[in-house]
Amino acid sequence: ELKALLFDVDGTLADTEKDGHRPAFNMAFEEAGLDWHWDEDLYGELLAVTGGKERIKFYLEKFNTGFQKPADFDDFVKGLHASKTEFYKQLMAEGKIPLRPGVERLIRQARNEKVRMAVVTTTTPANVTALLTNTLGADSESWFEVIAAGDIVPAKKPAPDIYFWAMEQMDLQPEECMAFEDSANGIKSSIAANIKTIITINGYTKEDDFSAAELVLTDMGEPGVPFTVLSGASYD
Ligand code: XBP
Ligand code: MG
Repeated sequence: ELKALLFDVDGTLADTEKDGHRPAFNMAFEEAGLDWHWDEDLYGELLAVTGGKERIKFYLEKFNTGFQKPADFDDFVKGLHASKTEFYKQLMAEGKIPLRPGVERLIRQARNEKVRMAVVTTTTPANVTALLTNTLGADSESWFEVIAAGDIVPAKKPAPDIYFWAMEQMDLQPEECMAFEDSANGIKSSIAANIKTIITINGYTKEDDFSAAELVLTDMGEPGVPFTVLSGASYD
């Protein structure tokens, strides 16, 4: 029996990567006096690694090996990332990143029908608060029983740990849940936790392998915004 919907955030609830996270990283780099700039193509490659701090380290390992790391490298990355979070919160407060089609309808319907909900993401908790409060309203975070986010578990997606953590908090079994994801790293994580997964693709993830999904959709649709079923069972 389905009891709970578990939502990824970035790319699933909203298209936060291209015009949210990416510019926020660039603003933090500029503020720190670094000449790093992540354009859309490079950012697509950097999305291979989830988590902002992890992504900065991956960038230096793969794309900017000439950078002289300071002695307190971990603190340096933490500081840069904290600044990125502040810029991200500002961008969210400007209200420029809407929820994806169908997301608000689904969440409100689930809430009305007392279907339990949780957020399961690798992003920083403050970013989840910023997105939800600026889209669904000030109290909307409380609609979710658990906000599983950020550094709660050390092994981020594609590891299943964050899903295991959320299910343990909610005393749920995998077969009682449905996960909503948008990316290869996301579905690897949910499927490794044995949770059926519905995918809504986006620009960065449309070529990803979603063969393990229950259903792959362009988005969740609204009246006037038709969606397309790309693969999976035909649901009415
Ligand atoms: C989301 C991410 C995050 C954000 C950045 O993955 O990869 O790392 O890009 O967030 P998913 P922070 O949608 O699979 O959860 O900078 O706050 O870490
Ligand atoms: Mg995602």
